[in-house]
Amino acid sequence: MQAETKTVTLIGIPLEEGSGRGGCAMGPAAYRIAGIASALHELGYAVDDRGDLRPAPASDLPEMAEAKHLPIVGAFTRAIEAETYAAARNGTVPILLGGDHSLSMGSVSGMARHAAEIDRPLYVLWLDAHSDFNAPETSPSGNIHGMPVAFFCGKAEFVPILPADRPFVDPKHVYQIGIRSVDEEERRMIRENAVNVFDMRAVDEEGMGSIVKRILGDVREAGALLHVSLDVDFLDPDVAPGVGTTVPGGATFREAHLIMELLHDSGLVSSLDLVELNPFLDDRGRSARVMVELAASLFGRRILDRPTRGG
Ligand code: 4U7
Ligand code: MN
Ligand code: MN
Ligand code: MN
Repeated sequence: MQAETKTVTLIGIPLEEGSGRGGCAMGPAAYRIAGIASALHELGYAVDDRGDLRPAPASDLPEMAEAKHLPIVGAFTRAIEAETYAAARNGTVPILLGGDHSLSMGSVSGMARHAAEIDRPLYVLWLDAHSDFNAPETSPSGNIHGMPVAFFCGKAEFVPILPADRPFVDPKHVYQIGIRSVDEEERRMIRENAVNVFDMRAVDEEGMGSIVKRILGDVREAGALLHVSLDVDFLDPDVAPGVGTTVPGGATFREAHLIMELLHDSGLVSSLDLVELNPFLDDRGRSARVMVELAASLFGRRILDRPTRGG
């Protein structure tokens, strides 16, 4: 008997208004050109590409200086929440092709709704140079891509975007790796809310493998779903220059692959965001190809067979 084929759902998110500059809206096209669908297909998955979401700006959401382009970002949040929830509920693995990081307000909220329905906690692995825990009142820039974690944890006050009774993610269930740029108010917020932050110093001192295995142990013990959100700027700019917010001293190619391989072995990943790719700033498609390779590792491409699963 043949094992049931697992389906991944690709959802393109041509959203850049959360980032304060142009370019991320070309991300979904770049991932498709870099071969995301065929890479996953070759690994044995059925690939359901839903194309790109293109909601109109929401007329009930105001323009705000502290949260720029809220009508369009909020409209995307609603559409992404619904699509992600539906894809997960149908038993598939949603992969969000961004688009700037404000898209995670929708994807994580959709996964939180699904997790609550099946009575499991949702844990989030946030791979990023930044904590993205600003609220409109703390943000130095007003750019919403710096706010998604606070939003899905229920700690950022916007006018209502999603229903008031939506499930929040517990900030103690958020694990961040790669962090090396945090604003002052944001630092206070992540400390107060007890977000689990492994900054680059922790990576240097402890090693990526040990950190990730520890996190996966927590997720397994909790019986949780795991959403992974990968910001291009998690990687060192030498590895992936195609992003608007480069910060030196990021993860190496091998560190990033190790995470993906360990995630695959764990069998715990329920959903994935690939965010912040800016093809306009990229070097001949290099960053897009690296992100597709990392996604392939997360879905099982490997160098050599390893004997154990999750050991
Ligand atoms: B990204 C910043 F002030 N913290 O809020 C802000 F440094 O999705 C940057 O991680 C946010 O790339 C970066 O604007 C958002 C800034
Ligand atoms: Mn980010
Ligand atoms: Mn970032
Ligand atoms: Mn960025």
